[in-house]
Amino acid sequence: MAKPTSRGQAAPRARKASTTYDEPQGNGGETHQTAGGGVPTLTTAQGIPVADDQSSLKAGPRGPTLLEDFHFREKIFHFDHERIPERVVHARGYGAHGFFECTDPLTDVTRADLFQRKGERTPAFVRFSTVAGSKGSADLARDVRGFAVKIYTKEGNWDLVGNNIPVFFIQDAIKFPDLIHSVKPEPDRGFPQAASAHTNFWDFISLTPESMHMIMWVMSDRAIPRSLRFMEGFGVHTFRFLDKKDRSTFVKFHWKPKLGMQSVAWNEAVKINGADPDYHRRDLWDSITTGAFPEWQLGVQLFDQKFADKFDFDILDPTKLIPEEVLPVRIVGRLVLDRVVDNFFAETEQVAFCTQNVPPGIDFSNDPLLQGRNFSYLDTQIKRLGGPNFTHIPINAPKCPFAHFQQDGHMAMRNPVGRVNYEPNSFGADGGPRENPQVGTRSFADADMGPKQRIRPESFADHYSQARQFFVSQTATEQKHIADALVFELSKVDRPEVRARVVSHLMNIHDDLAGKVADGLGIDLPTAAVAAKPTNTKLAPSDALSMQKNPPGTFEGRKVGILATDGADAAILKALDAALTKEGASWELIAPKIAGVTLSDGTHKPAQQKIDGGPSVLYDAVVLLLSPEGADSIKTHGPAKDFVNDAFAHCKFVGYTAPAMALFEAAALADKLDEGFIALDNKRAVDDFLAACRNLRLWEREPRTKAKDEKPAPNGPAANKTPKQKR
Ligand code: HDE
Repeated sequence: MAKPTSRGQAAPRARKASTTYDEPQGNGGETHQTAGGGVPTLTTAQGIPVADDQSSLKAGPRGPTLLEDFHFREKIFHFDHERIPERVVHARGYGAHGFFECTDPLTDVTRADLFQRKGERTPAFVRFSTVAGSKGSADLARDVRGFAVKIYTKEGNWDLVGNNIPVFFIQDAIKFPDLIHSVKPEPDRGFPQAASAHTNFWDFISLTPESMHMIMWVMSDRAIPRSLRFMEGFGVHTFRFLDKKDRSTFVKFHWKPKLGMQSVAWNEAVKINGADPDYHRRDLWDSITTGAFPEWQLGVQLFDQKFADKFDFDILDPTKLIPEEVLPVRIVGRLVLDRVVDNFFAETEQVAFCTQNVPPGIDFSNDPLLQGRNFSYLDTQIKRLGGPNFTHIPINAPKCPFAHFQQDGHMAMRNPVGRVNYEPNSFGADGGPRENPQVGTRSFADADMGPKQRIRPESFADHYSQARQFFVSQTATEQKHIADALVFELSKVDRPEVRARVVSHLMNIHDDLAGKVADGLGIDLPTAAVAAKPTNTKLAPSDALSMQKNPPGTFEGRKVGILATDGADAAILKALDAALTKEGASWELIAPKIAGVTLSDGTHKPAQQKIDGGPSVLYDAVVLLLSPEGADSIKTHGPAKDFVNDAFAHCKFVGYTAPAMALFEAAALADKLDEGFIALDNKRAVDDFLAACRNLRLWEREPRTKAKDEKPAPNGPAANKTPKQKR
């Protein structure tokens, strides 16, 4: 029998000084000696120094563990309680700190303090999320992305809890539990995880025509963003701004990414989920920690009731948007994320967004979805964070002075001081805070009321016109992706009548789309669904709705994967490094072994990825920097062939040195090389490669990557062209 030891193998690692909420109070923390080398002594949560953290207290070396071991019991009890309920929706999320800066004051329309002074910065915290998946699900699910912003204004916290899609599935909050039940794993079998591609979801959708506009967006590439940094955000609902005299202006909020919009291909998303399920959070972490701070502009669409009355739809209907061409977006500020969290749980997990958190000068409209949310978010936080004192958690606490008479409850970290905890009271200056009609928040005196009834107004009845408008605003490539996504999703539906019912709605949207999807499913076109209101086919296409029509014109923030072998051309690598760095792009070296490669000039470069750990799906463009011997040695290697085949299939730009031809031949690509393959035979060619990369993808290649029996893209109004660069 092994001799019992009092210490295990691992010595405790040096840790940073404890965070604020652990900090010793009262005695200055000097009671415990250090454990040597400046490392603090380990203690229990009660502050009692711990001598041995490797073995529990036992009666004899092989005897039972003693109840008396308070350190062991405290440690295990705390561990047992480490989890809090994950969010019912938006469980998978990632947050970061930053600031909002007002660039164009809105004093004319709102008294909201954060919009009053040009150049003033207000601290902010943002949490991005997917909707359907659990906390541990993969980042690249086809899904809406949450874009929740908490701005700690001088007059209280403003939570703009938005999405990366400007409309929603449903019009009334009472349908939200049904929508979410349908998309989450089916209750008997407990799957699929983080996927809308299943029967229950599409069954609900097929019976809910108001969802059709949002379905177009979710089936588009918007639902598989390349990076959280490259997506738009929207407040979705119509809100109100109130000026100093409480006059109302309707407002819709937009976040516009500084580096433009970009998504991945569906086949790529599927592979990224396997290769790096944390792709989005890693990207956000890496960009912030390397100083490439993600940035968005805040834009507003402002309008009044008279303007609203001009539309056929209701501006209170969250399944509708106002095209930017009809009402331009006024840019009023910017949001910059410049600090990662210190601790994921304390900040990202415990942050509690509530749509009802609006400072004076911002108010709600009667959008029935928004009204329902204003109840739901507070309710959910109480359950999730265990009681009413979640505002005592630092990430949720306002950063402005606050004073009220709320007290006690679970985990109260601070109670009002003094004798008086009610008002009115007659204690004068000692009587605590008082209401203040001048600065206090006031609601818009909306007279828009009617008989009490459960009803959907007639003005909410058009379910197809804007769905069609979105579809016809896309490029042919984007339209094809929508059709492909619908075919993919509906092919996972095991009830043929549900598939047919969805297609019957598509027939009210666009004939080409319905035809393509029916063909992809192998079914005859059904009769069109009965429409509450016929589709308006006259709505003008809106270029702002297409991602491909609005290219960033830069490769900034993007990443190149450079697959290199021993003997790779050092001069080309140096030129690539210089050009990419100048552009604000980054690169990673992928090599047969993680130790790296020895370049042609004898220098050694460590690799960031081994070939099978760094597939090309993780990069925006790739380079093959191979020596003749290197190409020869990897050309039979499956992951190396996948690397180039996927780069081709996902329409990426590929830079290569001559020996890479051996790999292209082995991968059966040699006769398919097109203008997206750029030979890097001199340093100038590196500039050509980078110029091509600014187009992000060579979508013209896509038809050549498909199976022979696939029909060409439906004839949309837009040409299937890689858009011209802006600069
Ligand atoms: Fe949410 N939503 N939601 N939602 N939502 C939640 O709040 C809810 C809706 C959105 O990063 C929950 O803290 C109802 C629209 C985001 O922490 C919950 C309805 C939009 C986040 C909730 C909606 C959103 C949430 C779950 C229909 C876009 C993540 C946990 C009336 C404008 C926030 C939580 C974060 C989270 C309810 C519809 C966005 C249950 C009842 C529309 C970004 O309260």
